[in-house]
Parts: sequence; C-alpha cells; structure tokens
Amino acid sequence: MMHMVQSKFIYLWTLIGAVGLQGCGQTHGLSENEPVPYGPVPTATQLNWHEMEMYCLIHFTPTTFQDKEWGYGDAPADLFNPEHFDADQVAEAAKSAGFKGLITVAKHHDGYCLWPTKTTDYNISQSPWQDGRGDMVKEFMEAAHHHGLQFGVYCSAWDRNHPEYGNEKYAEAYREQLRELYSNYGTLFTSWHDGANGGDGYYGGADEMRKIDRETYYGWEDKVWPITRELQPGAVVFSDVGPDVRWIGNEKGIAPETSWATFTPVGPDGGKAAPGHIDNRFLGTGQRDGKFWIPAECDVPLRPGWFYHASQDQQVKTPDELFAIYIQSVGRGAAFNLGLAPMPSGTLHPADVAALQGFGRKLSETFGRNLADGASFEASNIRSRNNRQFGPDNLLDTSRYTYWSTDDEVTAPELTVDLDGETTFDIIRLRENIKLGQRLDSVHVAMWDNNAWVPLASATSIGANRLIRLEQPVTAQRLRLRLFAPVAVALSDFGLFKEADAAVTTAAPADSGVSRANWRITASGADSSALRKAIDGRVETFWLSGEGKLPQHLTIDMREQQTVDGFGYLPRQDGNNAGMISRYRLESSIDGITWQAVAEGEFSNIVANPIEQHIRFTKPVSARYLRFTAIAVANATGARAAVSIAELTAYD
Ligand code: FUL
Repeated sequence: MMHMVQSKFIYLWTLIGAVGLQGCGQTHGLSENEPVPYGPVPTATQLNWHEMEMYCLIHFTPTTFQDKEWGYGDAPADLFNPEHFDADQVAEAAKSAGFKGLITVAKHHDGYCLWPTKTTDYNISQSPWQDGRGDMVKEFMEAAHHHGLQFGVYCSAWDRNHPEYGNEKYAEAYREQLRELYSNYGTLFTSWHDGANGGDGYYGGADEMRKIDRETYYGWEDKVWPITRELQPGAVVFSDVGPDVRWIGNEKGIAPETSWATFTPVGPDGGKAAPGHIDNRFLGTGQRDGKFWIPAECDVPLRPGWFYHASQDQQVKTPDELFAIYIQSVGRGAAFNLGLAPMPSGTLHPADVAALQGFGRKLSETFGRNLADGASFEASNIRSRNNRQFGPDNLLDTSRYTYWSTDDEVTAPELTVDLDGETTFDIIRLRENIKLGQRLDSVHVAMWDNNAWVPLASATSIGANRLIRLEQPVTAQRLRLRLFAPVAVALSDFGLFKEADAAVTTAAPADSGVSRANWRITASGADSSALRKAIDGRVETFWLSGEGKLPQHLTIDMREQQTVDGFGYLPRQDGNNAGMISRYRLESSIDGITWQAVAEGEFSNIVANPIEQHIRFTKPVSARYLRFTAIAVANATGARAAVSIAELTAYD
C-alpha cells in the first residue's frame, strides 16, 4: 500500500514538472534577472531527450522470419533463429550515422518476447538461438552502451499471441513485462509505446477478433506510467499522446513546417486521451497555447517497412533522403527515430550500413563547423542594461542554454550579424533556451545586398532546434534577424552551414513488375477509365470505388498466360485513408472460369505506413487472370465501404 501511495506521489510530482513550475525558478536554477519562463517548460528528462535529437528503433522478431510487417502471433517460437546475430554490428552502424540511442522492440504485436520473461512461454528461451539461454534485449543494451548510445525499449501493448489478451490477466502481465524490462536493462532513456491496439489475432489458438477499450484497458495513467516513473525516472514516455513525447502523426519522419512543442492531448470524443485514442488533428503542429510540454518524435523506417524484406533491398533510403528527413524532423524541433531492420541472419544488410555511414558523413561534414563563427553582433536591446550574461555572444558558444535576451518590454528586437567575411551557406540554425519555454512566435532573416535589406527566410516554432534550409546557397556578409515574441526573447544559438554533398548511392530502381500495358481490368459497376488509374504506373493517381458491400472484387485479364510469383498493392498516397484495404484475397485462373486460391491475409500497419504491400506467393502460379478481393477496409466499421487502389502490380 505504502508503495502505491508513494508511486502515485512520484507520478503527480512528475506531472507538475511537465507542466512547469513557472515563475518559481526551481526547475532550471534561475539566476538573477533571468526572464520568467513562458508557458510549459521541459523536465530534465525531456531536456536529455531534446539533446539526443536522433535514435534508432530495431525491429527483429519472428515476424522478420515470416517476411511480414505484423505477426499474427502464431509463428512457432523456434522459427526465431538468427545464425549470425550481431548486436554490435547494428549499434556500430547506428553510431556511424550519428544516432545517440537505440530502442529495441523487446516485444512486437506478435507477442514474442526477446528476453527470458516470466510472463509468457512465448519468448527467446524457446529459440534455438544460444540454445534458449540467450537474452537479446541484454545484447542490444550492451552493444548500445559499448558504442556510447543510450538505450530504450518498446514493448507492444497489443499482443496477438497471449491467450488472455483482452482481460485483466493480460493487462497485469503486460505491466509485469514492463517491470522486468525496467528492472534489468540499465538506465533507459525512453519507454516507447504505440497506438496499435486490439484486433484479430491468434490469442493462444482462439483465432478471433478482440476489442479492448483503449482508454481504460491497460490503466495507462493510474497503473502503467507510475511504474515507469518509479523504476525509470529518467525515461521519457513516448506514445501518440505523450505524456512526455508525442507522435508526429505519420511514419514518414516529417514534422510540419510549424510544429510547437506544446500540446494538449484530447480523446477523439473530446474526453480523455490514451495511446491509440486521440483527436489527431494537432499531433503534427502541436498547439501554440498547448497546456503541456510534449514535443514530437518523427519515426520512419530506413526501408519502406519496419521489418526486413529482401524485396526491399533496393529501396533503402539514401544519405540525401535521410538528410532531408533530418532537416524536417530534428530541424523542426522534433526527434528523428529511424527504424532499423536486421535480416533473418541477424545483421543489417550491407546497403543499410552504407546508407547510415553516408548519412553520418554528410551530417558531420555539414554541421562540423558553424560558418557564423567569428561573427560580431549588434542587438537592439540587451537585457538588464547590457548585461553581458544576456549578450548575443552567447549565440556562438556550444551551450543550448546560454542565450541572448532582452528586457521584458522588448518583444520585437533586432539583431545585426556581421560575418567574418563573405560567407556562402544554405542552412540557418536557430535555437531557444527551452528551459525558459518556447517563447518566439517567429523570426525573420534578411541579408544586406546591393545596399538594401533583402528578405531571406522566416520561421515559426523555433524551440529546441530550428533548421531553415534555403532553396539554394546564398553569399552574404551582413544579416539581420527580427524576432517576435509575446515576452522577452531567449535565443541561444545562431548557426550557418553549407550542405555537404553525399557521395554514393543511387539505389537500383525497384522492380516494377510484369508489363501492365495490355492489361484489362474490370470491377462490377466501375467505370473502366477510372479503374485504369489502379494500373497506370502513376503512384499519385488512384481508383476509388463507390460505396458497396464488402467483399468487393476486381478482375485482371493479363491477356496472356504467364508465371507470377507475387503481387503488390499500393494504397492511395494522398494522405487520406479512405478505402485503404486491410484484408485481401487473391485468386488466379487460366480461363477466367475456374479459379484457384493463391493468397489471403492482412495488409498490416497500412494506415500509419501506406507503403506498397508486396505479397510473395508460396509458389509461383501460371495464370492469365487474377482476381483481387478487398475483404476488409481500414477504419470501415459496417459491411459497406468504398475501396481505393493507387497501383496493383504482378511480379514474376
Ligand atoms: C507502429 C506499429 O504498428 C508498427 O508495426 C511499427 O512497430 C511502428 C514503429 O509502430 O505502431
């Protein structure tokens, strides 16, 4: 009982910390005359997370061996048998790219635990790997620490294997799994949780659909987070709703141009929010007047999927693509969480390692030297009668917390920057001392050119880190910043950089499948020219059926008999989920009259990560006709739904 009371107290205290002890100065050691913090401020734990900026998430479970994105929970436990598992190779590759932490997926939705848990038999001790005596979470932790990386865990709340999923017994087992992970793997920087919760699964052989009440089932607020606070007080809790770090709302790794660290989680019904149960309109942008400091994380896999698929070996993101993601995540005050997917053998593919190394080189060559070093500044106002403590020279030191500040009544100051000679740059970096909150509304940068100030760039939501990437490099010697805030400003950093070229890597073009030029495609009641959008080779166009009764069928006549060993379904790419297919069936025929079943299953994680679903057949089929059936549509509740398809492809 004592124990419960105490952990409640710790939780309450942390909540207060998250809201910020505005004005009393205890959270960040205010010195004399410092401006009063504005709005919510980060906790010490969140500050550590902000400073990390980027880390990796490793997906490696029996699902890897099934070539799937979501395991159903029925894979034999001994399927998981990597022959050359090497956690060090993974950690080293992450380190080479400049990542500061590793999160291991200790358990994914398939329910298989990578550590010898006492809560279920479905765990690593059933694997032939190390004769069942191994502990993969431990190996990842040791490898992370060996390379100077912080460590974190993701333990999926949804468990498609556990027979008790849906009742209290499982909810308690889940909390026990967290206790085990929090107790035996050192200090964690994050406890990562996602919102995918409840649905069909194996569930110990029941093989059925189980729905849970996302708001109440796990006891997030009153039972789960208090365990985290008690056992891992230094870990930020990530989920789509926070409480410490929120999801950006997509799996592309990109934050919107304006993205505030402040946010008020609300449920879809206007009530309480919980993981997977949120009004998602403001996940990306945050809210200028949000009640809590809950900055965003941008997650995205290095390959199209979170798990390894040999079919995606040509689609590893290039260093330039990773750099663009970095600019749009870390450069917008969020964190960059990159998914790494070891192969069944237990190491990263050489293409992944090369991409990471190339990205790391590009980052250090770009940001290794601040081109503004040596500049002199002239500020329209310096706080406390030109007190040096608040002077603009603070902008060029490496501290994120020393800063230039103005008197309280000066909320639209100006700063002139005289660079040490003509300087060519295409990235501008700005940071605020976020211990004092997110104060700036906007910053406008101009350059002195032909005896006049010419507008160069502007930005909102500065916060922990803001990178403005110019469309092309400019050369200048004098710059001017105009800042706008509701209170005195607290700018801590000004940087100029020139993007380095990334040597390498043009990935070979992905397999585009068999020729579709002569295909004829039909569906009952569908307009044939609209239907062609499903096979026109243009990812941006899509076919959307009218609302109809599910299942809905679509028939393809390939016009000649050929061997096909897989097919692809690309969902619409316009950001709208309507009509995305979540369960499918594929049949083939030689004459268009007699049909044989070829494949049936789910398109996992399609809403959050709408990539091509590449389904490989267990054996190739020879066919002239294919019949594709949409059995279920994501987010559709009734028996009727519209169906959408950007591309349907067949592979040989
Ligand atoms: C999501 C999961 O459903 C995906 O499979 C993946 O693990 C991603 C990182 O989080 O919520």
